[in-house]
Amino acid sequence: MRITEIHVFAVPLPVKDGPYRMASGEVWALDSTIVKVVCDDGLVGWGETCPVGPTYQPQHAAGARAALAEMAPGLIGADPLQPLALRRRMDGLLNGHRYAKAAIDIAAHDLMGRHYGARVADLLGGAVTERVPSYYSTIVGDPDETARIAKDRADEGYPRLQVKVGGRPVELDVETVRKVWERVGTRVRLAVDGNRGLTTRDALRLSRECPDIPFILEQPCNTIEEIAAIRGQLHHGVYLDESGEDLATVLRVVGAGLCDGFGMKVTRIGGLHAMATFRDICETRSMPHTCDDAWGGDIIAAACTHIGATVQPRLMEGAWIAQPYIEGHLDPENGVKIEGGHIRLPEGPGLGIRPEESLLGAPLATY
Ligand code: 0XW
Ligand code: MG
Repeated sequence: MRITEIHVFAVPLPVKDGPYRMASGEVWALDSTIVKVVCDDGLVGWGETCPVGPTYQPQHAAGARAALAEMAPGLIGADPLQPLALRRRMDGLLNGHRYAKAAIDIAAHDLMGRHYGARVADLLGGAVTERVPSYYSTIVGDPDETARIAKDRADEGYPRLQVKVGGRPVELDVETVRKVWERVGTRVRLAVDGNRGLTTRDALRLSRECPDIPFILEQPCNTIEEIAAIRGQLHHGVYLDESGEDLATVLRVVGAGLCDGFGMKVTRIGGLHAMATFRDICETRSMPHTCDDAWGGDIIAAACTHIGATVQPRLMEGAWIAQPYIEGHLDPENGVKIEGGHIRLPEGPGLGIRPEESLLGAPLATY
């Protein structure tokens, strides 16, 4: 099976009831890049990559498209049924830019599934559940309002909540975390995500002022070095998110004992093939982790759900998808959604979803 055409689309995703606000900035609309990969036997696979704005990570929408333009001509003729060879071929065409390579990797997994008549989750090792746990992420906001939202989401059935902090006086963050805890208690697991925005001083203060609240602290500070410097003084477990840039970094921090788990993004690590390796490294060292992406529509949501379905339940921290913040679906029939805090695993074959092409507009580029 050979790739004969690659089409690249840009799809605007306005944030429903926006903005989505994190310590690293706020976003009102995202710019998703979708790839349609066509093969010589007529099969089509879909991939997507959608950075949550240009400041969350060193990734941005125009960067993804430039990287795809650099690689795509050299991918014509490649075999999508060989994901390892495909990754090596992409690495031979462009250094880095894993988030753009991820779109091709996701499309290749979709194609594999369609070719073999299998779900992507089963290609990735096998689903352990048909109902993948998700988690809800609040935005940096008013403490009482955040606590109200947290309670509503817990009532809805979310097994985990992520409370965003950072980018403002730490007293407000402490108040927010305390109020959320008062409303939800142990009904849900709690993560407090600083999105790189806290100083070590404020991360220490947040942890010291909430020693009785069992949350994990996600990416409190900007660098691994800052987090390593205060880790021994924290009362809470620490997960890395933005700093978990690639598999080499994951190996380094797990080996050195610098974190207790991860928030992981499918596109940041390089796609589903790399994500499965990440999952296995985590399982080897009993590290809990999420299976998310920073943003994206139905294609990314399906990819996160398929890999999320394969994670050992005791280590699964949830698949976050952007669906609650997006109006409608690109696949109106099988669009991926959260119900009762969980996501039904799409039935397949492949990703089990297929965007309605008339909703994508004309391709930006065809190779
Ligand atoms: C909650 N998320 C998965 C969505 C936003 O992109 C931020 C991200 C995170 O955990 O940092
Ligand atoms: Mg995070």
